Amino acid sequence: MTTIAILAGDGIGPEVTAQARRVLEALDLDLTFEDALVGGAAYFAAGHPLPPETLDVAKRADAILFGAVGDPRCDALERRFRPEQAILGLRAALGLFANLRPATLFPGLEDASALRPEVAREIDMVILRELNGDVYFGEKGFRTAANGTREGYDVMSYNEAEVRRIAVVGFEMAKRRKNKLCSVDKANVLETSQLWRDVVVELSADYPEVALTHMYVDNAAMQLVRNPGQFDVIVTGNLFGDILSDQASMCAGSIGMLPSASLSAWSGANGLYEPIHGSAPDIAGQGKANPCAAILSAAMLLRHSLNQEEAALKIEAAVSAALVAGARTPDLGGTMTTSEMGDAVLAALV
Ligand code: GGG
Repeated sequence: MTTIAILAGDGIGPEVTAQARRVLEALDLDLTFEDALVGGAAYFAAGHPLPPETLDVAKRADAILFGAVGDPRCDALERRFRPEQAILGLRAALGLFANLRPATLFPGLEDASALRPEVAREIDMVILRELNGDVYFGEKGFRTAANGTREGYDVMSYNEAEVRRIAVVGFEMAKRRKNKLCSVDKANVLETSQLWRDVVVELSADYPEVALTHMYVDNAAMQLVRNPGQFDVIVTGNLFGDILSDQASMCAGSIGMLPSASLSAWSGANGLYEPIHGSAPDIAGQGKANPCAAILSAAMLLRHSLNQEEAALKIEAAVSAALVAGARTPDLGGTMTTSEMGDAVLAALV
């Protein structure tokens, strides 16, 4: 029996995850689902954003379908109780260091893209974001000097093993796509980035067939808008990947369209799958959220953790067909509710 942990979380997380679950159920794959609280929902029910029972459910499952975390009612809480700590805690506890964020323009979404149609049509890339290091996991602190000046700090650090393992995933993915890898850093300013670049260059000797380029993150942000078609696989650090993928999502039509897979190994065992968007508290409970990113995350779950490529392709084709037929939530310029969009994808599932 295959068990999927459903960690729907906060805000629009439960709404979009429910649609992804409907699609998985419709495929008749003999899956069992186990729900657990996470984020603000877990904090209010159990006093912690990642309670031990939730971590147990996540560890036991064959894969995790995650919604989103974040709740403005938690903004004033001590950092360890903030909802976002739940997803960071899961990534650390499960060793999920490789975050695959595919950005593709689905047919018919040119009008939703922030780019000109002829430029938007070129978008077909994977942003590979390192997930266990960088400022997210470095030493953090806040202090007040004797003169009363407040100071906050988050240490950015990477060691060479951390860089090498994500770079290996980047090269392996590039080999399976177009043999093109762009490593994004800020090596003209940051020591971490200089190490990043050195390690990636050393590893490139093992992958002579892959054309490796390097780009500073500021230039990459500009190039993503100017000429996104030049990118195929981008490998980058935690912070840069977080920012660049949100930017890429608007080039591909909406942040509601981008799924992700967080993996602990290239094979993808025990992965976590989530839309790249957050909990969007401003539209929570209104049926306005686009469930496509969550549904496409379910497709990635089938592909990477359950080795069900055919079923994954079915879901992706159904999302495509629904969009071609004109299905649109408000973020894409339409009026469909979250569950109507789910209906449209289900109707297209053959
Ligand atoms: N589904 C994505 C999500 O919940 N994002 C909220 C968040 O706190 N993300 C932190 C991160 O992705 O590093």
